[in-house]
Amino acid sequence: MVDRNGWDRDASEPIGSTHTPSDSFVEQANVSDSGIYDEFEANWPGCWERATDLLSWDEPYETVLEDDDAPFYRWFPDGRLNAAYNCLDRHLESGRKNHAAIRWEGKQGERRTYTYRDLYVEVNEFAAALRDRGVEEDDVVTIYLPMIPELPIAMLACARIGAPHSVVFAGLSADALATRMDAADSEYLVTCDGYYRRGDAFNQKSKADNARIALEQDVRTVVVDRLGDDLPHVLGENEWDYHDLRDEFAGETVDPVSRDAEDMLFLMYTSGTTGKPKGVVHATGGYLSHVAWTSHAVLDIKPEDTYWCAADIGWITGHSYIVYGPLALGTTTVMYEGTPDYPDRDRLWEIVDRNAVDIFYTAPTAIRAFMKWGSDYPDRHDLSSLRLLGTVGEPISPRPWNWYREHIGGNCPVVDTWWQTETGAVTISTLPGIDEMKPGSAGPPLPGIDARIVDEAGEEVDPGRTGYLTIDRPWPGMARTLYDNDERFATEYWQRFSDPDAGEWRYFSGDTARIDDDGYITVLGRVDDVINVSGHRLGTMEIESAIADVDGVAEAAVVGRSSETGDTEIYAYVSTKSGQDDDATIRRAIRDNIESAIGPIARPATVIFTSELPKTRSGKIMRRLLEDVANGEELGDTSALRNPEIVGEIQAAIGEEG
Ligand code: 6R9
Repeated sequence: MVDRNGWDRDASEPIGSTHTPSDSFVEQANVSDSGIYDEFEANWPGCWERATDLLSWDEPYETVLEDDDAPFYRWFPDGRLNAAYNCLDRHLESGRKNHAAIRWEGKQGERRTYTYRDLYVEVNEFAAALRDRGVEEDDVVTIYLPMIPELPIAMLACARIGAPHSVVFAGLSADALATRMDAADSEYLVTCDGYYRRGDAFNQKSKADNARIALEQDVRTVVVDRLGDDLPHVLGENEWDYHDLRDEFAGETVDPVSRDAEDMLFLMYTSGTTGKPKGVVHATGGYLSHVAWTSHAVLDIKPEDTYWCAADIGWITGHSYIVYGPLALGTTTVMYEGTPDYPDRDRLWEIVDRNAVDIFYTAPTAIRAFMKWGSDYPDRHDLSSLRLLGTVGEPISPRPWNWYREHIGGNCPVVDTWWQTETGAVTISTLPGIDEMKPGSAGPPLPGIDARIVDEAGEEVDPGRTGYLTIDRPWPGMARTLYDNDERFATEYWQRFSDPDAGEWRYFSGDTARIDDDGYITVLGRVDDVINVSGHRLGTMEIESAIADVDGVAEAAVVGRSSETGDTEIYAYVSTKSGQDDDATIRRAIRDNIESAIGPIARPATVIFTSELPKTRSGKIMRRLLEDVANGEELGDTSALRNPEIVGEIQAAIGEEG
């Protein structure tokens, strides 16, 4: 049976059934009054006061929203504040100085705890050092660090002196770093000697050096010594050791620079698209209000919680929900440097257990891996401290959603949060203290967010029909522009569904989605992941979720392939759970499941089994590459892959398939 979200419901396993948050959860939830939806509607945009009230402003704003230069919206434009002050100083002033701010878990089993005061001291010293070495307000500082405490410290030091940061994910190449520094006119770099990868020392400094050589501008660099004697390095001209700087500026403090709410807090380059990377610009007041509000209302974070978002700070999820949101609320945020399977596959659960983590937030790709490894690993530990789980980054189908809720959360609520680098913070999700959960559906738009599913002509589609996910009306955390490229911002996100002459603006997310009769949105995938088979538009994610719901399947990726007749055929790549490789049975089940979930039209022409799917370093399946492989095309650069070795294995499997 196929339910209205299109999920296959097997009577023996009610994967499509809904869940209501327990009374005990609701009683303690930060937000539990369902009137909040109407409250926001009745007083929009003034309703966002609920978010701005969570912050301390140097100068309260009078204007909520300025929309006369749409789509370049300005939020709280006459207000002033400092993000580092909001994440640090005010918690010291309210008597929380010795409360843990960051609990860091290193790859080699090292641990460090920073109280709010520790963090304040180190951020101030580093802010003083940056300033002394030439960084001025509005200079872009690039940060190229792995998951070590100096990463959030450097971010907050920049925020303190009003220098926007541009964090480049540590796993990206020297070329990627150089392109981003060049695009942002950034003359300052904070990096490290290296970091450990599965116990081996990996040289980061040499990548940074190569980027500097490629750049024409002078770059002043601070190097954090992460590896000590395991990787000796030399400092050249205009390079300083982080720890020497701390000694030099020991005990110094820097007054937080009062920033206009609209001043840039940071830049974040998005990955995945071809051509020049897009530098998404986030503004101080709107961004911080929106991340603080969603940390409070969606992730239900309280100051006394221990909260863990197992993402990398090199991507937007880490910016919003490891650093700015949780620290603005004064909670304890866990930061983990390693991978989930080293030294063993219970590493995350050991950390949850030892730190008594209350809230855990991760990505579907990780959840599918946990499911593939089996419940023995979480079962080794006491996970009863968990009160709420979250997921972000990709659609999650009901089977892994249910597995996560049951085996990790002990049946606690799960929020499936849809948002993007460009939205800054969560925009679609259930509110866990109010809404029923539907596995496989992110939920309704948050209060104040006007998401709509529309067709090519911009007309809203009926419930159950697939359309484009768009957002009417602006929201505080939204990107303000693309760095140095207002035009691309306007064309890429606003042109398709807006009518500027009529003064109507509508943001296009680039995703497809469906809405149900209750207003719950199921995100299907990127527009470029749509396959057109004989005139039928099929979301690859839809097919993939039908495959992933087959017993024994760990993960699936589906692409289009042009057949000899010029038709597009569906090509599926499937990895199976360990120990289950009865291909013939799984193959049959896949076809049956797709047929009953979507229809015979979605049946793949070819199914290729592989031990893993090729993934980017941020964990996203690289569908472009799989499409090229399927079409027998020349493969481009695979260096952005986390597991490039898998490409050969897939090609060999295709060869066998004929
Ligand atoms: C936060 C983040 C954004 C894209 C987005 C969509 C996908 C994110 C999702 C989801 C389905 C969810 N996405 N959350 N799809 N359900 N809960 O991931 O930002 O890296 O910019 O990616 O990720 O396709 O458009 P970003």
